[in-house]
Amino acid sequence: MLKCLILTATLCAIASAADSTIDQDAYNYLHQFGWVGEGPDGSQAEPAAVKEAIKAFQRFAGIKETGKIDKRTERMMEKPRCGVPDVLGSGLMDMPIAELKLNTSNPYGNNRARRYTADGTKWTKNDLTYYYNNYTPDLSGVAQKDALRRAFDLWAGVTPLTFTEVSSLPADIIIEFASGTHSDGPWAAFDGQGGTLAHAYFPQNGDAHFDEDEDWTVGVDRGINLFIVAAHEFGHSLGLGHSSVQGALMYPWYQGYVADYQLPNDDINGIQYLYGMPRVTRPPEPKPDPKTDGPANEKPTKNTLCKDSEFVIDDMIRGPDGKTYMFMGRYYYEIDDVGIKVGPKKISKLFPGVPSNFNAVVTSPWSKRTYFFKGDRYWRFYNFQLESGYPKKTTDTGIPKGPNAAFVWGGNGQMYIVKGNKYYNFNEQEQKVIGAPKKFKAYWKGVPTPIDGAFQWRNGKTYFFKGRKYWRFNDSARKVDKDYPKKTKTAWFGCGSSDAIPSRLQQAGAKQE
Ligand code: NFH
Ligand code: ZN
Repeated sequence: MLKCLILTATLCAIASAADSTIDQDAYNYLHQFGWVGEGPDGSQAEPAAVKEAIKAFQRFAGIKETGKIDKRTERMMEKPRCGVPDVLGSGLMDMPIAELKLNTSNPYGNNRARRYTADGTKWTKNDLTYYYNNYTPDLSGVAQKDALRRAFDLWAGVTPLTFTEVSSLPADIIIEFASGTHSDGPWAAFDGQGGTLAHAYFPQNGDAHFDEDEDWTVGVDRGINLFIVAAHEFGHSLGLGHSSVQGALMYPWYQGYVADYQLPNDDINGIQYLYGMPRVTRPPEPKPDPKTDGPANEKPTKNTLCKDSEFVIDDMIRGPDGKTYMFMGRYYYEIDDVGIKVGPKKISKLFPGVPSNFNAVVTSPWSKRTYFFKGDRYWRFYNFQLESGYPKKTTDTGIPKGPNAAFVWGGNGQMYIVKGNKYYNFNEQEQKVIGAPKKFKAYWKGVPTPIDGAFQWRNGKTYFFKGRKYWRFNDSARKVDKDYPKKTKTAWFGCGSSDAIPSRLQQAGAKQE
């Protein structure tokens, strides 16, 4: 049996004793979990290295980066942890969890725990099976199956993945409840009640084991909630490492029971980075409503748009309903596979409370929030409803005044706001711009500045609009695709022969849709 490291209150007393070294218990903790090495004679590493290690640990735990063993840091360390990684996988068996941490080159910046190899990190198929090796006696069979089903559904809801229970092996994900030393061998023994609650293997293994010594519960604020823990483990089963975002499901600390649990954005970004968005099933066409869609009333005026050589797009979005909207002045048009389907209609009918002549708009596919920017204010809608407290001033958010465009890039799921020849990385969780504005040309190679609009279409690709033309961005080559720009009115408005397939469809290919 491996011993659990439990830091006691003695830690607090000695922590600030000397300047150049830190308390040995704290040091041992950082060392054991791989945050810091040792000096040549087995002593503590250089104070500067220790400080960096403490900062990295604090960043990972989501607490203030002081570089000192302060009260908060102690508290995080006092939480008992076992000296085994809680994510298990080939080649990982005795690598501490901290080794799975920060990697500045990953698309999440240095926030998300990196996935440790290029292969074996995600399933190569979307349809997965799971199997129960046994059940916990703490809950009825129906209750635990329901909890685990809901845990799978959290992930299935935001990806193309499906999970099917099978009653005989083989299965992709094998579920097991066990105490102490179990099928994994002594190095991954469970530690009795408290401490480690469960662990799981990365793909292509995926098995999830739950510590039977915990008091597993569902729907109550006591014991350990099986649904939340299972959802965390299945995150590992699917290839996610830990996240340093407090409140994220993949945060390494159990955060208690939450009624009506929703998958946090950080986890959605992570899993969609691996598997992409759900397959689009086109919603059935709404029956025309004679009141608002009366024949004489609001027929699409495609012809005027096709003829008008002066049109300028304000911006485009893939709305919270998955439909593509193009905004021009006070009007919007809905665009389908063939061209303009609806419009022009008043934007204020779709988004009541929207400002007229806004500068840019973007919908986050993760949060279903639509942001309209105008001057030094922004309006945030949830689905099609203005949220309370909006509009807000952009002061203190880092959002530039009067941006040209905004979009969520499919390459990393992050939101970008563009103004002139600069772009800004907007963090939705914090509602703030992260880092300094960067040169647009340096990253969005081949896209002209300033752009009129940009958005991510349902194929996950980002399209930039300027004047009467548009450019498609190639996420892996990190530059505009060849053969661009193309004519917006042909590809998006459906101008020209009515049966011509817009080039965006031909190029994107049916498979990716
Ligand atoms: C866990 N893990 O048991 C805890 N954390 O919070 N105990 C993690 C699972 C939670 C498995 O994949 C283990 O990461 C412990 C300790 C987050 C569902 C932080 C004490 C290790 C209450
Ligand atoms: Zn974990």
